Amino acid sequence: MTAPHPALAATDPELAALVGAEERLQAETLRLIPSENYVSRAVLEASGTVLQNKYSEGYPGRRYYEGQQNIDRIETLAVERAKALFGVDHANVQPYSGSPANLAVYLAFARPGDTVMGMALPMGGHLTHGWGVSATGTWFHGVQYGVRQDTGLIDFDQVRELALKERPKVIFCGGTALPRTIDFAAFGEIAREAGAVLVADVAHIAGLIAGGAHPSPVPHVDVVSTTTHKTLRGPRGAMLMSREEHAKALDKAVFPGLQGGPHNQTTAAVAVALHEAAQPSFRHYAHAVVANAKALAEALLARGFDLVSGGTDNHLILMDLTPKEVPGKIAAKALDRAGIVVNYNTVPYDPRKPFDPSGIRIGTPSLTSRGLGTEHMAQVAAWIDRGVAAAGAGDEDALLTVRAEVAELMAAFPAPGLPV
Ligand code: DSN
Repeated sequence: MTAPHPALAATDPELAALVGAEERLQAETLRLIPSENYVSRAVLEASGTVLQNKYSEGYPGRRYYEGQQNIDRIETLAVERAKALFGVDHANVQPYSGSPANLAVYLAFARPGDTVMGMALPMGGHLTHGWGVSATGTWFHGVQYGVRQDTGLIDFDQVRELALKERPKVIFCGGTALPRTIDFAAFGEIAREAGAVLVADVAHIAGLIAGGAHPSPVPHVDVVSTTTHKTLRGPRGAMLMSREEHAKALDKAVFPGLQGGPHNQTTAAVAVALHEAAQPSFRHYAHAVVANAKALAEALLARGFDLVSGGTDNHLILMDLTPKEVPGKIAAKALDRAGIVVNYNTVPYDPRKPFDPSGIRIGTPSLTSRGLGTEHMAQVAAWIDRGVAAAGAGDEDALLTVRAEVAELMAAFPAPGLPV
């Protein structure tokens, strides 16, 4: 299977070969990283257009460059589609990715030294939610909440206590390793009481929200921040959404506050992804992602795996491998050799270090995009079980056997966007 990139192959065969190798890797493996997906051919095509050639600093109708007749229409299309899909007054589709989008939120609502609050990274939050090594935890005073050790669920008593004691300017909810439904209403109540701007970072679950498989934060929060490339199945990019009252502050923070010209090829691909996400088939996809994750969680529990919070409500499962006596990193690397791509991850209250933690994080957005259903999840769990056991035993032959079985199943479910 070779990708049809003739110009690339002629100009730079070395690079073309690497792209081809990546296409094969994505086709042959079982990709379980919950923040990844397969975009459609249409999204890929939009990303690779002559829109790449333009500079468009400013916003539609208010640019600092001429020649924006088409770009203005493209960006407006993306904005209008985002507003319609998520039911918001305002959308800014220019942030380059999730971290810049969140930085723009800080720029809009806080000043250096102010207190900000978010979920601690090892509890399932994100670097940009005020964690120490991030600019957001350095330039601001980051206070962090977590989950309860006994349930693995967000500790709302702690959230409220911290918010009222510390009075943060901004509170972030959402994260990167949260397997359960986020109670945006509970966060909204606390933020109002504390007088904070509440931001829902829904990067992981934006597609589930768009497809009706997770409650929307929109009625409860001031700002919605999201990437566009995870469950939403668009290009690598991000959006900020809000009620009209915050529109100016957010726009000003993105440009000229933080960024220069928007990446128009990405804006176009975001528009395509939002169009796809508005179709009935995407609702089916979002619900199938959750059904698959629940079925996979059940199958893993039946095999004795320890899942943080005991299961999942969304697309993501966080596994604590301590009872299996295999560290997360060793398991992740072994599974990779078995053709199952996951990432090692801290679990709440992890006694191990982030670069060598106790857990692995898996999810179902990619396999669902390929058409795998609940009937396949027992097999996926069995492969994970065999892979982790082989990792513990140092059995490379067993990993290669799993890899061959995985590749055989994957061949029957061609991935969207990839050459067949
Ligand atoms: N890197 C993303 C993830 O994997 O969840 C979050 O930014």
